[in-house]
Amino acid sequence: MQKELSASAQKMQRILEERGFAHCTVVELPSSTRTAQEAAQSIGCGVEQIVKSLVFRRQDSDTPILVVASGSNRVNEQQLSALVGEPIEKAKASYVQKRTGFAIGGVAPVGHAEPLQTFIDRDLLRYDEIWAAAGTPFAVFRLTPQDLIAMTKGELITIEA
Ligand code: 5CA
Repeated sequence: MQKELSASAQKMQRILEERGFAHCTVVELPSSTRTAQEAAQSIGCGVEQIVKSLVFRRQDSDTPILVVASGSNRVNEQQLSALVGEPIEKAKASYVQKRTGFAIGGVAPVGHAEPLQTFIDRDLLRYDEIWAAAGTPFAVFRLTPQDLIAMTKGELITIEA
């Protein structure tokens, strides 16, 4: 029997339920899920099956962008910049916290402080099940790539090496 979820994990579970994803269950693990590698180890899945939720900042308009990427992929910032037609940079930790409402290591793909333009790494479609962060560096939930597309309404992209 799992002990009661932390307030942040409970909030994430509620967000999932409100949006029609009640079949996604937030679980809190005894070991860290702060990085994709740690999450894969704690869950016992491949790092490729971890959904990294990475925040970038459009430098001219100061707006956040979310890229949900397979744990083993590195986001090509030049490619992303070309996609959005504006210089971008990796967001600072404080910016991530402010614009998503989540701290780094627990950024979920949904439930942000404001709607985020989202891009989805097509490589995630290779797996039947994937795992995403659920608001804290110890909480995750399992979902399918179809769930991810439906909940983020993101644009599929192929991440170039
Ligand atoms: N909980 C896991 C996935 S289940 C997780 O959140 N992984 S992650 O990859 O999406 O988040 C960690 C990422 O945060 C790192 O890949 C890195 O891009 C970013 N990050 C880590 N430290 C900093 C920092 N100080 N400033 C900005 N970004 C950071």
